[in-house]
Amino acid sequence: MKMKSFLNIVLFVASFNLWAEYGHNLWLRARNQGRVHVVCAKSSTTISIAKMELEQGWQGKSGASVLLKLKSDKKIKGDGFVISSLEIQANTELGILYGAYEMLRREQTNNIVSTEIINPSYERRILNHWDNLDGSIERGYSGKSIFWKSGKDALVVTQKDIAIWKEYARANASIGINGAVLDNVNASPLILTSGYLKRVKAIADVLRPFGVRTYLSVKFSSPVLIGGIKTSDPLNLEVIQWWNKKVKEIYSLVPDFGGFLIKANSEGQPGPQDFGRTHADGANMLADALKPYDGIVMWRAFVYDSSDHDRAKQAYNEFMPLDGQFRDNVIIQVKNGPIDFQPREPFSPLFEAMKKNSVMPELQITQEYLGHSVHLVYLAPMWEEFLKSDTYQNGSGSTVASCTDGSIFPQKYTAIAGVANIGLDTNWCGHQFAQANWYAFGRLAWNNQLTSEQIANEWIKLTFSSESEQHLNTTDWTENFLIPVKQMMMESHEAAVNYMMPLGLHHIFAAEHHYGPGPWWAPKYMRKDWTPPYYHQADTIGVGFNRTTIGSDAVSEYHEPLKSQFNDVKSCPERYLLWFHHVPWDYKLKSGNSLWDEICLHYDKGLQQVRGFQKTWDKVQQYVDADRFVEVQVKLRNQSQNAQLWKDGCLLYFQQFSRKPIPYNLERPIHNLQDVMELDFSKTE
Ligand code: GCV
Repeated sequence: MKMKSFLNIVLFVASFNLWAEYGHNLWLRARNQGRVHVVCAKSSTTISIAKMELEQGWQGKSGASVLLKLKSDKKIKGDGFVISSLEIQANTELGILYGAYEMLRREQTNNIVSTEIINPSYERRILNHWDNLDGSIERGYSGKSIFWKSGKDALVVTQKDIAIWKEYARANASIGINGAVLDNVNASPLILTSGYLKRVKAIADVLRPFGVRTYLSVKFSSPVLIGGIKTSDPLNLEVIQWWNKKVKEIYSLVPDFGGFLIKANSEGQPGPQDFGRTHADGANMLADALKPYDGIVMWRAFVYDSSDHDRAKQAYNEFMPLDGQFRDNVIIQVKNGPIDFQPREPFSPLFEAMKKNSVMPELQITQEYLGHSVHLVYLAPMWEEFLKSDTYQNGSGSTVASCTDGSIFPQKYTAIAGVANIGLDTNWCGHQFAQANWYAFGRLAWNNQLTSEQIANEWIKLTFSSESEQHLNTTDWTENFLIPVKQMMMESHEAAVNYMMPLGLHHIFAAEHHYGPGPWWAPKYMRKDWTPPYYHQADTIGVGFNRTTIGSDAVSEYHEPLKSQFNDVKSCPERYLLWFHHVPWDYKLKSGNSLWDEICLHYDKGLQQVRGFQKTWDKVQQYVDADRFVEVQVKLRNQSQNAQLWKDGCLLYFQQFSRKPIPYNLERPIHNLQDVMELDFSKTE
C-alpha cells in the first residue's frame, strides 16, 4: 500500500477521539485494551482498514494473533464470512472487513466468538438520502447535508468533506450498509450535469474502500430539462440514446456505480405516464441502459393521486397488474405500509402480491412522523413487527422478510432501503438515541432475523461503553443502566403510537411539518387526501376508515386468511382497528371498555410512558457523560410537552364527535382545543 494512503488511514482513525463525548463517535467508541497481531496474505486499502480497525479496537487477549483469510467457499454468500475466535475467512475483501467489525462487536459486547458462517439477508443494503443539492434535507432534522452545499464553492471538495465522508463510510461499513443514494428522490436534474457528477465521483472514491456503493436519484424528465431534447418519452429513440450516453458517462467516473432510484408520477414528479406509458416502460428503459454495467433501477411504488377514493389502495392498483413486466435488474421499492411511514401501518399488500418481479422494503429512519429529532423513539420494534408479518404469500410463515430476501422466490437482486437520518450535526442524527435507528437499520438489513431487543442491547453497550468501561460487565451497570435504558427504548415506539395515533388511527398530523397533532386541519382549497379528516372520518357515530368489503375494499388486497381477519371487526387486530373499520364510539373492545374510553386510555398511557422515560433517564445520570445526559434530558422534557399536546388536542377534538366524558380517573387536559389548534396553524402559515 502507498505510504500516503496508509498515513491517511492512521490520521483518520486517530481523529475520532477529538469529538469526545458529544456523540460524534456513534457506536464506534471502543479503544484497544491490548495488542493484537493481524496477518493477511493480501494487501489493499480495504484490508488495511480491517487490520487497523482490529488493532485500534481490540478487546481480546493481549498479544493474540488474528488471521484474515481470503479463500473461496460456496457456503459463504456475497459479503458474508466465517468467523472464529482468531480467524476471519471470506470470499471477498469486503467480507473480511465485515468480519473484522463483527469480531470487534462481539468482543465489545461480550458475545463469545464461536465458529459461525455469517451471510447477509439482503445483497444490497442501502441508505436513501433525501438531500437536496443546496444542502437542505427533505424531512431532515440533524443539520445540513454531508454531501451537498450551496454557494459559489458548492462543488469544491474540501479536506473537511473528505473527512466526514470517510467517517460516514466507516460507520456504515461497521454495520454492513453497502450503498448510499446521495440525493433526494424529489430529484434535481442538475445531479446529472458534469460538475455534480465530478463531485459524485469524489464521494464514491472515498466510500469505495469501505464497500459503500454510490447510487443516484434521477428525475425522469432530465432529457428535456438538461438534455435539450423535446420529450422524455421512454420509448423515444433520442431519449433512450440520451440515457445510454449519460449512464456511460457516469460509469466512466464511477466504475462501481450502483444504479438509479426513481420517484415517478408521484406527488407531482414527472414519469412515463406523462407520455401514456407505464411504470414498466419507464423503468425498463433505464434498466437497459444500466444492464451492461450491472447497475440496477429501484423504482418506487409510492404513488397516489387525489382522484382515488382510498389512497391505501393505489400502489397496489398500479403495480400489481405490471408484475412480471419489469426487467430483472429493476426492483420495486415499496414503503413498509400502504400509506406513508405512519407510526403504525399494516404491511403493504404489494409485498405479497408481486411474485415475478423483485420487491424491496423502504423504511424511514428519519423520524418524519415519529417526533423528528425531538422524540426518543427506537424504531427497530416497528421494523421487526413489519419484517415478521406473515403475508401468506406461499402458505403460512411467508413473512415480509422471506418475501423480500429471496428465500421464497429466487431473485436476481435482493435489497432493502432506509431513508437516512444523517446530517452535519455533531451527533449525526439530531438525537443521541436516533443513532440507534441508523444502527438498527444496518443490523436488520444484514440479518433480518435479529430481534429489536438484541440490537438495542448491542447498541447500548457500544454507545455508552467508554464512560462505563469500568462498569461494563458489572451487575450494577447491567441492572441500573443497561436494563432500564433498554426497557425505555423497547417501549418507546408503542408509547409514540399511544400518544399520537392509537388503535389504527393514522395521518392526523399537523400539516406540512408532520410533528404535532392536526386532526382538524382541512382548508377548503386542499385536496382531500392531504387532510386528516380524510383518514380519521370521525362523525357522531364513530371514527375510522372503512376499508372492509363494504367500504373501500382494501382488505381484498390481502391474502386469506388476512383478508377475512381484517374484514371482520371482531377478528381485526385492535392495533389496526381504525385503519380497517369505522367503529361506533360505544363499541366494546376486548378490554370491555368502549372505543371512546379506550382511545382516551391510550392517549393518556402514551403521555405517562414518556413521563416514565424522564424518570428512567434522570436515574441513570451517574452512568452517562454530562453532555449527552443533559441533551437527552432536555429532549425528553420537550417530548413530554408534545405528548401532552397530542393527548389534549386529539381527545378534545374527537370529543366533539363522541360527546362523551373523558374517563374520570384520567388526568384532565391542560390545554384548550382552540389554543392547540392555533399553535398548529401558526406553525403552518
Ligand atoms: C421525498 C412523504 C413525505 C415527502 C416525501 C415523500 C416520498 O410524502 O412527506 O417529503 O418526499 O413521502 O416518500 O416521496
